[in-house]
This record gives sequence, C-alpha cells and structure tokens, in this order.
Amino acid sequence: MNISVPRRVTAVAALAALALGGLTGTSATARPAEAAGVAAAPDISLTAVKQHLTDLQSIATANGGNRAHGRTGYKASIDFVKAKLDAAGYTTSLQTFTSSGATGYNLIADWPGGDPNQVLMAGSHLDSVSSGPGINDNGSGSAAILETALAVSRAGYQPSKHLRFAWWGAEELGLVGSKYYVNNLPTTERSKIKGYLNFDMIGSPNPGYFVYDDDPTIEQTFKSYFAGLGVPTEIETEGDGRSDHAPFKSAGVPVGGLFTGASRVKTSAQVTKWGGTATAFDRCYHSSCDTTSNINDTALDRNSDAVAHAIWTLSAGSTNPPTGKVFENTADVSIPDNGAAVTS
Ligand code: DTR
Ligand code: CA
Ligand code: ZN
Ligand code: ZN
Repeated sequence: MNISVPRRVTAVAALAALALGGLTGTSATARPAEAAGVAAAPDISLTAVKQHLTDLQSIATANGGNRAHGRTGYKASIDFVKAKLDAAGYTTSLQTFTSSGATGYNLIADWPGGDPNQVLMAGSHLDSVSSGPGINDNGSGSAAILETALAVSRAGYQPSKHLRFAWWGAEELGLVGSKYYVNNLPTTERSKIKGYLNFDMIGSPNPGYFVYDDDPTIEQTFKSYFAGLGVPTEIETEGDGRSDHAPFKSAGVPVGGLFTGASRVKTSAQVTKWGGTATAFDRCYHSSCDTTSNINDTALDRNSDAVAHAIWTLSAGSTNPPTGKVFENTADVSIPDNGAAVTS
C-alpha cells in the first residue's frame, strides 16, 4: 500500500520516528529513518478546535454548569465526542468504572490499521471540576486531540504504528479513569503501547509553553516543533504525577505531553520570554470562570498543531522486521537449490 507523503519530509521527524521505534526495545535493524518517508502533519484548524470548546461549554450550561464526574454533563460530553469519532470511522469503546459512588466513563478510540504490536496513544481527561465548565481544564486538551483524530480520518492517514486516542473520566478525583485503564490492561497489551502523549490544559489564558521532560524522544519531538516556530519552551516540573500520564509512566510506558500552566504565577523572566503578565497562567483554574473566554487562541492553536505533529511523527516508522521470508523481484533472479540468489 503506497502511503502518500503529501508534505515535506522532516529529517528531525524521521529521526524521532526511528528513535521512538527504538523505544520498543525491538532488536530489529530499523530502516534508515530517511527512507521511512515521514509525512508532515496537517494544520489543525483553530476554528474547529474552538467549535468543540463551544459545544462543550453548551453541554456544561445545559447540565448545571459543569461536566464533572458523576454528573449529567460528563456523560453528555462523552456522548458528544464518541458520536464524532464513530462518524469518522473510529472503533470506539466505553470503559465504565465506579468512583465516589458514581459511574465513570473512559472513551477509547482506535483508528483501524497500523501494527497492533506498536500502539501510539494520545489522551486527555474530559471531566471538569464540579465548580465550572472546565474549558481550559480540560476541554482544551480534549478538543485538540479530538480534532487531531478527525484530521487523521480526513487524511486517511495510515501510519506504521496503530493509533489510539483516549478521553479519561474522573481525572479530577485523582487520575481515576486513566489508572483504571492501565491497571486493567493485560501486561501483553500494555507492552504494545510504545508511547503515551498527555494533553491537560493547553490553552491557558496567560500561557507558558511547557514540555513534559519524561521520555527524551517524545520531549525532543515537541521541543523541535516549537523551535521551528521560534517559541521557547521550558520543561514541565509542576506536573509529575499530576495528570493522566502518571499511571502510564508508572507502568513503564514512554510518556510525554504539553502544558500551558495552571494556578502558578508567571515569573518576570517568563513574561520576557512569552509575554503576558506576572500573574497566574490560568486565574480561572478550577473555577466557574473557566469558560470559552478563558482560552488563549495562539496557545491553543500552537499546541493543537504540536499534537498533530507529534502524532504524525511518532506513529511513522517501525522497527519490527517483516514476518516470514521476504523476497523482492524474484522474477529477475533464480533461486538454485542452495538458496543463493543469482541474477539472470
Ligand atoms: N492536574 C491537572 C492540572 C495540572 C496541574 N499541574 C499540571 C502539570 C501538568 C499537567 C496538568 C497539571 C488538573 O487539575 O486537571
Ligand atoms: Ca493550526
Ligand atoms: Zn483540574
Ligand atoms: Zn486537568
């Protein structure tokens, strides 16, 4: 099957794909990354991502002002995202769990194709706190990976690795949904996950550009992307253990992600670096004012495009050798009894 390479191949992207393939620990000699032909990701439409946020806001407004675990607004959010993915050709499943006496839901969406033994995952928690609609925390991450998943479908993208997207429940209660998923994944299935990318708060109104400093290949993939934009980044130190990548990291899965800041105050040096004000990155963190007005468009656009870049880059390339004996152009060679190929 020919994989069309619609955009310029980026050497860094190709090398990242090769390196992530190396994360699998497979001993196979990977094809030269340059030959892998890593296609560049499409631009993710800020308008489309913001429309998802508007829809999530409407859901919160229609359900008591929030999208919290155990409330009607959360299940309505899950149904909204699932319907779009089903229509786009994803294989979706709802994983249920119980937390604080209420049913919780994880939405898992698999894009058909790719090597089932090499899975690249991207996830965001879809629940809000009970005090507000949770548009930055975490409609922003949820909308960005939703639009990226829809872009995969629109492109008919068929990467080497298998793509899986997840929207987690009850993160605000203590990473409950993602912990439940990882804990209930058979070890054989867990070992197939070659990378997990987490996006929790990526549109903060007074943004910083933070990259998780966990897996180096994933970290470099994001850092290179922002360097290409001329946007300085800092490593994310506030979040260790504070979002849904933590259960995956504890299980030995390579993780990474992006973050634009929560209640911490931006320093004067960071103001010099990124602009904005020496106030909280998100003054509406866990508050009722975390609405569609609580989003910085530039940050949301840049991070949505970075999500797509990482998905396209890290899902290309495979280090698993083809199974069985592989011949090419046997028409122009004869295979004598001793098996040595001779050209005619
Ligand atoms: N735990 C997230 C917010 C959060 C706080 N620090 C970080 C660092 C990295 C990711 C997320 C966060 C929440 O309240 O949902
Ligand atoms: Ca964009
Ligand atoms: Zn939160
Ligand atoms: Zn969050």
